[in-house]
Amino acid sequence: MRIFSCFGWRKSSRQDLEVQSWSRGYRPVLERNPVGHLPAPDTLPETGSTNNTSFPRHLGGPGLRGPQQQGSLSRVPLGQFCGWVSRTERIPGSGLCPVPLRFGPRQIRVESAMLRAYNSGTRAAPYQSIRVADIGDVNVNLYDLQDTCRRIRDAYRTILAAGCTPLTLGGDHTIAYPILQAVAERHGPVGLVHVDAHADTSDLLLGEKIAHGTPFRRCVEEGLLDRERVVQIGLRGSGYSADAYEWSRAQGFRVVPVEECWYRSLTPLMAEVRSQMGAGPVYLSFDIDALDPGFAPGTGTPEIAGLTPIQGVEIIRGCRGLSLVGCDLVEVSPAYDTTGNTALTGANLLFEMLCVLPNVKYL
Ligand SMILES: [Mn+2]
Repeated sequence: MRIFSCFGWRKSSRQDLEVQSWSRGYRPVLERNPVGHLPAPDTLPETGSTNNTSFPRHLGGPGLRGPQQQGSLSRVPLGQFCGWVSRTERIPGSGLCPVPLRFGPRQIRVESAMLRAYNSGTRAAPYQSIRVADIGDVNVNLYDLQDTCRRIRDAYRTILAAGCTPLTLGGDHTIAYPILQAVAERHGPVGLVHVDAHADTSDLLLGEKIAHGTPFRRCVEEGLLDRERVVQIGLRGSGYSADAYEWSRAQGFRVVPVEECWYRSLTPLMAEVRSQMGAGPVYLSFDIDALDPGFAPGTGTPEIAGLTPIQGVEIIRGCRGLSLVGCDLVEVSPAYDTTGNTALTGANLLFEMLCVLPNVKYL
Protein backbone atom coordinates (compact mmCIF):
# COMPACT_ATOMS: atom_id res chain seq x y z
CA MET A 1 0.00 0.00 0.00
CA ARG A 2 1.95 2.84 -1.04
CA ILE A 3 1.13 4.96 -3.91
CA PHE A 4 -1.49 7.41 -4.05
CA SER A 5 -2.67 9.92 -6.17
CA CYS A 6 -3.65 12.40 -8.49
CA PHE A 7 -4.95 11.94 -11.42
CA GLY A 8 -7.17 9.54 -13.01
CA TRP A 9 -8.02 9.30 -16.59
CA ARG A 10 -10.49 7.98 -19.04
CA LYS A 11 -10.70 7.32 -22.71
CA SER A 12 -12.71 9.79 -24.66
CA SER A 13 -12.28 12.48 -27.17
CA ARG A 14 -11.60 15.83 -25.68
CA GLN A 15 -14.76 17.31 -27.07
CA ASP A 16 -16.89 14.41 -26.02
CA LEU A 17 -15.62 14.61 -22.51
CA GLU A 18 -16.10 18.30 -22.20
CA VAL A 19 -19.68 18.15 -23.34
CA GLN A 20 -20.39 15.11 -21.30
CA SER A 21 -18.89 16.21 -18.10
CA TRP A 22 -19.92 19.77 -18.10
CA SER A 23 -23.47 18.75 -18.57
CA ARG A 24 -23.66 15.72 -16.36
CA GLY A 25 -20.99 15.79 -13.72
CA TYR A 26 -18.79 12.92 -12.79
CA ARG A 27 -21.26 10.22 -11.91
CA PRO A 28 -22.37 9.56 -15.49
CA VAL A 29 -18.73 9.47 -16.41
CA LEU A 30 -18.28 6.58 -14.05
CA GLU A 31 -21.37 4.87 -15.34
CA ARG A 32 -20.08 5.12 -18.86
CA ASN A 33 -16.66 4.11 -17.84
CA PRO A 34 -16.91 0.64 -16.34
CA VAL A 35 -13.23 0.49 -15.61
CA GLY A 36 -13.75 3.12 -12.96
CA HIS A 37 -14.19 1.02 -9.87
CA LEU A 38 -15.14 2.90 -6.83
CA PRO A 39 -12.65 2.24 -4.11
CA ALA A 40 -13.68 0.51 -0.95
CA PRO A 41 -14.74 3.14 1.56
CA ASP A 42 -11.94 2.31 3.91
CA THR A 43 -9.19 2.53 1.35
CA LEU A 44 -9.35 6.14 0.33
CA PRO A 45 -9.41 9.21 2.48
CA GLU A 46 -12.35 11.51 2.12
CA THR A 47 -11.55 14.94 0.83
CA GLY A 48 -14.34 16.65 2.61
CA SER A 49 -14.71 19.01 -0.30
CA THR A 50 -18.02 20.71 -0.65
CA ASN A 51 -16.92 23.27 -3.14
CA ASN A 52 -17.67 22.42 -6.71
CA THR A 53 -15.41 24.86 -8.50
CA SER A 54 -13.13 22.08 -9.59
CA PHE A 55 -15.80 19.92 -11.07
CA PRO A 56 -16.28 18.33 -13.47
CA ARG A 57 -13.88 15.58 -12.62
CA HIS A 58 -12.51 14.29 -15.82
CA LEU A 59 -9.49 12.53 -14.62
CA GLY A 60 -11.49 9.49 -13.79
CA GLY A 61 -13.67 10.98 -11.13
CA PRO A 62 -13.45 9.48 -7.69
CA GLY A 63 -13.19 6.06 -9.23
CA LEU A 64 -10.15 3.94 -8.91
CA ARG A 65 -8.19 2.83 -11.89
CA GLY A 66 -5.53 0.21 -11.72
CA PRO A 67 -4.77 -3.46 -11.80
CA GLN A 68 -7.89 -4.50 -9.98
CA GLN A 69 -10.11 -3.78 -12.93
CA GLN A 70 -8.00 -6.06 -14.99
CA GLY A 71 -8.55 -8.97 -12.67
CA SER A 72 -4.99 -8.97 -11.52
CA LEU A 73 -5.44 -7.67 -8.03
CA SER A 74 -4.29 -10.86 -6.44
CA ARG A 75 -1.24 -11.13 -8.57
CA VAL A 76 0.05 -7.61 -8.53
CA PRO A 77 1.56 -6.15 -5.42
CA LEU A 78 -0.40 -2.98 -5.29
CA GLY A 79 0.39 0.33 -4.03
CA GLN A 80 -2.75 2.04 -3.14
CA PHE A 81 -2.81 4.74 -5.66
CA CYS A 82 -5.47 7.25 -5.45
CA GLY A 83 -5.84 10.79 -6.45
CA TRP A 84 -5.85 14.10 -4.83
CA VAL A 85 -6.39 17.54 -5.94
CA SER A 86 -5.64 20.59 -4.02
CA ARG A 87 -6.09 24.13 -4.97
CA THR A 88 -5.58 27.58 -3.76
CA GLU A 89 -6.43 30.84 -5.32
CA ARG A 90 -6.38 34.52 -4.72
CA ILE A 91 -7.09 34.51 -1.06
CA PRO A 92 -7.21 37.59 1.11
CA GLY A 93 -3.88 37.69 2.85
CA SER A 94 -2.27 35.32 0.41
CA GLY A 95 0.02 37.94 -1.02
CA LEU A 96 1.00 38.42 -4.56
CA CYS A 97 -0.79 35.89 -6.65
CA PRO A 98 -2.34 38.20 -9.20
CA VAL A 99 -5.13 36.13 -10.65
CA PRO A 100 -7.43 33.39 -9.59
CA LEU A 101 -5.97 29.95 -9.92
CA ARG A 102 -9.05 28.26 -8.64
CA PHE A 103 -9.96 26.83 -12.02
CA GLY A 104 -6.55 25.35 -12.72
CA PRO A 105 -7.32 21.85 -11.48
CA ARG A 106 -10.65 21.77 -13.25
CA GLN A 107 -9.10 22.78 -16.55
CA ILE A 108 -6.32 20.24 -16.13
CA ARG A 109 -8.96 17.60 -15.56
CA VAL A 110 -10.78 18.71 -18.69
CA GLU A 111 -7.64 18.53 -20.80
CA SER A 112 -6.66 15.20 -19.31
CA ALA A 113 -9.29 13.64 -21.54
CA MET A 114 -6.56 13.41 -24.15
CA LEU A 115 -4.43 11.14 -22.02
CA ARG A 116 -4.23 7.44 -22.74
CA ALA A 117 -3.15 4.46 -20.72
CA TYR A 118 0.46 3.99 -21.79
CA ASN A 119 3.46 6.20 -22.20
CA SER A 120 4.48 5.49 -25.76
CA GLY A 121 7.83 7.18 -25.27
CA THR A 122 8.95 5.18 -22.26
CA ARG A 123 6.60 2.15 -22.35
CA ALA A 124 5.43 2.90 -18.85
CA ALA A 125 2.15 1.25 -17.92
CA PRO A 126 1.07 3.07 -14.77
CA TYR A 127 -2.48 1.76 -14.66
CA GLN A 128 -1.27 -1.81 -14.85
CA SER A 129 1.11 -1.16 -12.02
CA ILE A 130 -0.51 0.94 -9.35
CA ARG A 131 -3.96 2.05 -8.42
CA VAL A 132 -4.90 5.56 -9.40
CA ALA A 133 -7.83 7.71 -8.45
CA ASP A 134 -8.81 11.32 -8.42
CA ILE A 135 -9.98 11.88 -4.87
CA GLY A 136 -11.11 15.43 -5.23
CA ASP A 137 -10.23 18.80 -3.81
CA VAL A 138 -9.08 19.99 -0.47
CA ASN A 139 -11.81 22.15 0.91
CA VAL A 140 -9.83 25.31 1.52
CA ASN A 141 -10.91 28.40 3.40
CA LEU A 142 -10.96 31.23 0.90
CA TYR A 143 -10.90 33.85 3.63
CA ASP A 144 -8.08 32.59 5.79
CA LEU A 145 -4.76 31.48 4.38
CA GLN A 146 -3.46 30.12 7.67
CA ASP A 147 -6.54 27.99 8.01
CA THR A 148 -6.20 26.90 4.39
CA CYS A 149 -2.66 25.71 5.05
CA ARG A 150 -3.85 23.85 8.12
CA ARG A 151 -6.59 22.18 6.11
CA ILE A 152 -4.17 21.16 3.38
CA ARG A 153 -1.67 19.80 5.89
CA ASP A 154 -4.34 17.83 7.72
CA ALA A 155 -5.73 16.44 4.48
CA TYR A 156 -2.31 15.26 3.35
CA ARG A 157 -1.62 13.69 6.71
CA THR A 158 -4.70 11.57 6.12
CA ILE A 159 -3.72 10.75 2.56
CA LEU A 160 -0.18 9.82 3.47
CA ALA A 161 -1.34 7.79 6.44
CA ALA A 162 -3.40 5.74 3.99
CA GLY A 163 -0.19 4.82 2.22
CA CYS A 164 -0.86 6.96 -0.80
CA THR A 165 1.53 8.97 -2.91
CA PRO A 166 -0.15 12.27 -3.74
CA LEU A 167 0.09 13.94 -7.11
CA THR A 168 -1.38 17.37 -6.66
CA LEU A 169 -2.93 19.76 -9.13
CA GLY A 170 -2.63 23.39 -8.11
CA GLY A 171 -3.41 25.91 -7.19
CA ASP A 172 -0.66 28.37 -6.42
CA HIS A 173 2.72 27.32 -5.13
CA THR A 174 1.82 28.14 -1.54
CA ILE A 175 0.35 24.65 -1.31
CA ALA A 176 3.79 23.05 -1.46
CA TYR A 177 4.45 24.29 2.07
CA PRO A 178 1.63 22.53 3.94
CA ILE A 179 1.97 19.48 1.69
CA LEU A 180 5.65 19.21 2.54
CA GLN A 181 4.83 19.61 6.23
CA ALA A 182 2.74 16.47 6.00
CA VAL A 183 5.23 14.68 3.75
CA ALA A 184 8.15 15.39 6.07
CA GLU A 185 6.14 14.24 9.06
CA ARG A 186 5.83 10.87 7.43
CA HIS A 187 9.13 10.52 5.58
CA GLY A 188 11.47 12.90 7.38
CA PRO A 189 13.27 15.68 5.53
CA VAL A 190 12.96 15.04 1.81
CA GLY A 191 14.98 15.81 -1.28
CA LEU A 192 13.32 18.27 -3.61
CA VAL A 193 13.34 18.56 -7.38
CA HIS A 194 11.91 22.04 -7.86
CA VAL A 195 11.19 23.16 -11.42
CA ASP A 196 10.24 26.80 -11.59
CA ALA A 197 11.00 30.21 -13.04
CA HIS A 198 11.35 31.48 -9.48
CA ALA A 199 13.16 30.21 -6.43
CA ASP A 200 10.12 30.81 -4.19
CA THR A 201 12.45 31.33 -1.26
CA SER A 202 11.52 34.90 -0.35
CA ASP A 203 11.18 35.62 3.32
CA LEU A 204 8.18 37.91 2.81
CA LEU A 205 5.87 38.81 -0.02
CA LEU A 206 4.14 42.12 0.56
CA GLY A 207 4.83 41.55 4.21
CA GLU A 208 3.31 38.09 4.27
CA LYS A 209 5.14 35.00 5.44
CA ILE A 210 2.86 32.62 3.61
CA ALA A 211 2.55 33.26 -0.11
CA HIS A 212 3.42 31.62 -3.36
CA GLY A 213 6.90 33.14 -3.38
CA THR A 214 7.88 31.91 0.08
CA PRO A 215 7.06 28.20 0.48
CA PHE A 216 10.57 26.81 0.28
CA ARG A 217 11.93 29.37 2.75
CA ARG A 218 9.30 28.17 5.22
CA CYS A 219 10.15 24.56 4.44
CA VAL A 220 13.83 25.14 5.19
CA GLU A 221 13.03 26.97 8.42
CA GLU A 222 10.97 24.02 9.57
CA GLY A 223 13.54 21.43 8.56
CA LEU A 224 11.29 19.79 6.00
CA LEU A 225 13.96 19.59 3.30
CA ASP A 226 17.20 17.67 3.13
CA ARG A 227 19.01 20.75 1.91
CA GLU A 228 21.90 18.99 0.24
CA ARG A 229 19.33 17.14 -1.85
CA VAL A 230 17.50 20.13 -3.31
CA VAL A 231 17.78 21.24 -6.91
CA GLN A 232 16.03 24.23 -8.46
CA ILE A 233 15.82 24.16 -12.25
CA GLY A 234 14.82 26.86 -14.72
CA LEU A 235 15.20 29.95 -12.52
CA ARG A 236 15.15 33.27 -14.32
CA GLY A 237 13.57 36.68 -14.61
CA SER A 238 14.15 40.00 -12.98
CA GLY A 239 14.83 39.87 -9.27
CA TYR A 240 14.90 41.88 -6.08
CA SER A 241 18.68 41.73 -5.92
CA ALA A 242 21.61 41.06 -8.25
CA ASP A 243 21.98 37.50 -7.03
CA ALA A 244 18.47 36.34 -6.47
CA TYR A 245 19.60 32.78 -5.77
CA GLU A 246 22.25 33.51 -3.19
CA TRP A 247 20.04 32.35 -0.35
CA SER A 248 19.30 29.07 -2.11
CA ARG A 249 22.97 28.35 -2.67
CA ALA A 250 23.77 29.25 0.92
CA GLN A 251 21.38 26.51 2.05
CA GLY A 252 23.24 23.95 -0.03
CA PHE A 253 20.70 23.83 -2.84
CA ARG A 254 21.90 23.20 -6.36
CA VAL A 255 20.67 26.08 -8.50
CA VAL A 256 20.32 25.57 -12.24
CA PRO A 257 19.41 28.92 -13.78
CA VAL A 258 17.67 28.77 -17.11
CA GLU A 259 20.76 29.94 -18.94
CA GLU A 260 22.34 26.60 -18.10
CA CYS A 261 19.35 24.89 -19.74
CA TRP A 262 19.19 26.83 -22.97
CA TYR A 263 19.88 25.00 -26.21
CA ARG A 264 20.46 21.65 -24.61
CA SER A 265 18.95 18.43 -23.45
CA LEU A 266 18.44 18.18 -19.70
CA THR A 267 18.92 14.42 -19.65
CA PRO A 268 22.59 14.74 -18.59
CA LEU A 269 21.59 17.17 -15.84
CA MET A 270 19.07 14.68 -14.52
CA ALA A 271 21.73 11.99 -14.25
CA GLU A 272 23.54 14.33 -11.89
CA VAL A 273 20.32 15.09 -10.05
CA ARG A 274 19.64 11.38 -9.52
CA SER A 275 23.03 10.98 -7.99
CA GLN A 276 22.43 14.05 -5.83
CA MET A 277 19.10 12.64 -4.62
CA GLY A 278 20.39 9.16 -3.89
CA ALA A 279 18.01 6.63 -2.41
CA GLY A 280 16.23 8.92 0.02
CA PRO A 281 12.67 10.22 -0.32
CA VAL A 282 12.19 12.91 -2.97
CA TYR A 283 9.37 15.34 -3.66
CA LEU A 284 8.90 16.80 -7.14
CA SER A 285 7.36 20.26 -7.39
CA PHE A 286 6.75 21.58 -10.88
CA ASP A 287 5.61 25.16 -11.38
CA ILE A 288 4.14 25.50 -14.85
CA ASP A 289 5.83 28.89 -15.17
CA ALA A 290 9.12 27.04 -15.52
CA LEU A 291 8.04 26.54 -19.11
CA ASP A 292 8.32 29.37 -21.57
CA PRO A 293 5.12 31.42 -21.70
CA GLY A 294 5.05 30.77 -25.44
CA PHE A 295 4.14 27.20 -24.50
CA ALA A 296 2.37 27.80 -21.22
CA PRO A 297 0.99 31.33 -21.02
CA GLY A 298 -1.72 30.40 -18.55
CA THR A 299 0.05 31.33 -15.36
CA GLY A 300 0.20 34.35 -13.09
CA THR A 301 3.91 35.19 -13.18
CA PRO A 302 5.25 34.38 -16.65
CA GLU A 303 8.94 34.91 -17.45
CA ILE A 304 10.34 34.83 -20.95
CA ALA A 305 13.06 32.51 -22.23
CA GLY A 306 11.91 29.52 -20.26
CA LEU A 307 12.11 25.77 -20.59
CA THR A 308 10.50 23.92 -23.44
CA PRO A 309 7.92 21.19 -22.87
CA ILE A 310 10.56 18.76 -24.13
CA GLN A 311 12.89 19.83 -21.35
CA GLY A 312 10.05 19.54 -18.86
CA VAL A 313 9.46 15.98 -19.94
CA GLU A 314 13.18 15.24 -19.77
CA ILE A 315 13.26 16.47 -16.20
CA ILE A 316 10.33 14.32 -15.15
CA ARG A 317 11.49 11.21 -17.00
CA GLY A 318 14.88 11.83 -15.42
CA CYS A 319 13.23 11.30 -12.03
CA ARG A 320 12.62 7.65 -12.83
CA GLY A 321 14.29 5.55 -10.21
CA LEU A 322 14.03 8.14 -7.47
CA SER A 323 12.08 7.39 -4.33
CA LEU A 324 9.32 9.84 -5.17
CA VAL A 325 6.94 10.35 -2.28
CA GLY A 326 4.82 13.06 -3.89
CA CYS A 327 4.59 15.44 -6.82
CA ASP A 328 2.72 18.58 -7.70
CA LEU A 329 1.98 20.66 -10.78
CA VAL A 330 1.08 24.19 -9.75
CA GLU A 331 0.25 27.69 -10.94
CA VAL A 332 -1.96 26.82 -13.90
CA SER A 333 -4.27 29.78 -14.45
CA PRO A 334 -6.68 29.08 -17.31
CA ALA A 335 -7.88 32.67 -17.42
CA TYR A 336 -4.63 33.67 -19.10
CA ASP A 337 -4.78 31.04 -21.80
CA THR A 338 -7.66 30.99 -24.18
CA THR A 339 -6.30 27.92 -25.97
CA GLY A 340 -6.29 25.51 -23.06
CA ASN A 341 -2.77 24.44 -23.93
CA THR A 342 -1.31 25.34 -20.56
CA ALA A 343 -3.66 22.97 -18.80
CA LEU A 344 -3.17 20.37 -21.52
CA THR A 345 0.56 20.59 -20.96
CA GLY A 346 0.00 20.37 -17.22
CA ALA A 347 -2.11 17.25 -17.62
CA ASN A 348 0.59 15.62 -19.71
CA LEU A 349 3.31 16.54 -17.24
CA LEU A 350 1.21 14.98 -14.48
CA PHE A 351 0.88 11.84 -16.56
CA GLU A 352 4.66 11.79 -16.98
CA MET A 353 4.96 12.09 -13.19
CA LEU A 354 2.58 9.20 -12.76
CA CYS A 355 4.79 7.15 -15.08
CA VAL A 356 7.94 7.63 -12.99
CA LEU A 357 6.49 6.79 -9.60
CA PRO A 358 8.03 3.86 -7.79
CA ASN A 359 6.59 0.48 -8.77
CA VAL A 360 5.42 1.55 -12.22
CA LYS A 361 6.15 -1.17 -14.73
CA TYR A 362 7.70 -0.57 -18.11
CA LEU A 363 6.52 -3.02 -20.70
MN1 LIG B 1 6.62 28.71 -8.01
